[in-house]
Amino acid sequence: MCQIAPLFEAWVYGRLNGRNADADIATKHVALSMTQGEIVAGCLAPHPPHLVYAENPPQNEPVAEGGWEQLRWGYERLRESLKDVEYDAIVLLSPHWQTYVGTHFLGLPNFKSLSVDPVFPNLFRYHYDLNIDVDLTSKIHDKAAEAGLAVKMMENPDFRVDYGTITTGHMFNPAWDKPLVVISSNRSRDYYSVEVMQEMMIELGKVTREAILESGKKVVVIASNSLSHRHFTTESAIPEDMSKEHITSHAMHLWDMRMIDYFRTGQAQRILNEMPEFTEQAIAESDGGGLSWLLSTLDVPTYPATLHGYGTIIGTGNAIVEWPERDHKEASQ
Ligand code: 2X7
Ligand code: FE2
Repeated sequence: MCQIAPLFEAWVYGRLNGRNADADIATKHVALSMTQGEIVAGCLAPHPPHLVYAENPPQNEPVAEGGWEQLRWGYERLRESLKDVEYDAIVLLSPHWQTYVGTHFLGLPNFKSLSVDPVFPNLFRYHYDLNIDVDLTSKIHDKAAEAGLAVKMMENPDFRVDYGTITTGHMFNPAWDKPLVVISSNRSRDYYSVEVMQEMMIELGKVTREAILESGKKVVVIASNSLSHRHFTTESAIPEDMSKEHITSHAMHLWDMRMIDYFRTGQAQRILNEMPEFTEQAIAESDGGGLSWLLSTLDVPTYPATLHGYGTIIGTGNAIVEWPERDHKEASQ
């Protein structure tokens, strides 16, 4: 992070020595903007465990003959896009860490264990070892509490991290060399409605953004979810047999393409407006709140996002999308 002390000293010195007000303000502005954190990118980065399975990393026990290349190439393009971008932490919301009383945050510096997908244990048995940015996590947690949201830090060292977090964490950054902030999915949609869920996630997104800007850190924010989410009910004999892979129905395809069109044309507000219909009709994984939260952390962007890839996994629709917030800095102030 930058050295701000000399800039503040220059500002104070200028004031004591009667420099003109404009120069003072300019120096102060530089000092403050250098302390301010930044969201360098927002991403939609889905987590079907099939992607990790198909990559055959050493951490995962099952072995595959490839598969789902369109999406795995999409992740390659996302990683390439961010490879020269500096950032301090990854803030991720996973719909598979489901909490029914409020939003929870992983609250210890390290979690290490075996993560097994309960539906696809044949594909995903992953030995993880991940680090948490507890300082940034606490800042987001405290701001959310101040805003009246129900929140809790997860401080049980034996807690098993969900496969959504692990899959997106791996596909986004296989080196695992950046600390994470991991946010649970409060299932307010299940107790109430998509509308209530979205209202809470928009508030959580706003406080997440404020905490990041105040932290002085550079951060990538990620929603880990599929789009349309209607699964096949049976698995083919060879899971990676791509001759069996397609979208579950034409209706699901149309919803996915509609959302992708909004992503690519900077129409985030329309996504939020249509979230109830999309979530209900496409059985979308936006039910976990990640997409609403993400768009709110980005202040409901009006600039076009980059589609890095789209593909189906056991019938569900998955898009890998990046909002390059760093190129739209005025939106980050
Ligand atoms: O969690 C998932 C998912 N979202 C989509 C497809 C297949 C499996 O797991
Ligand atoms: Fe999922």
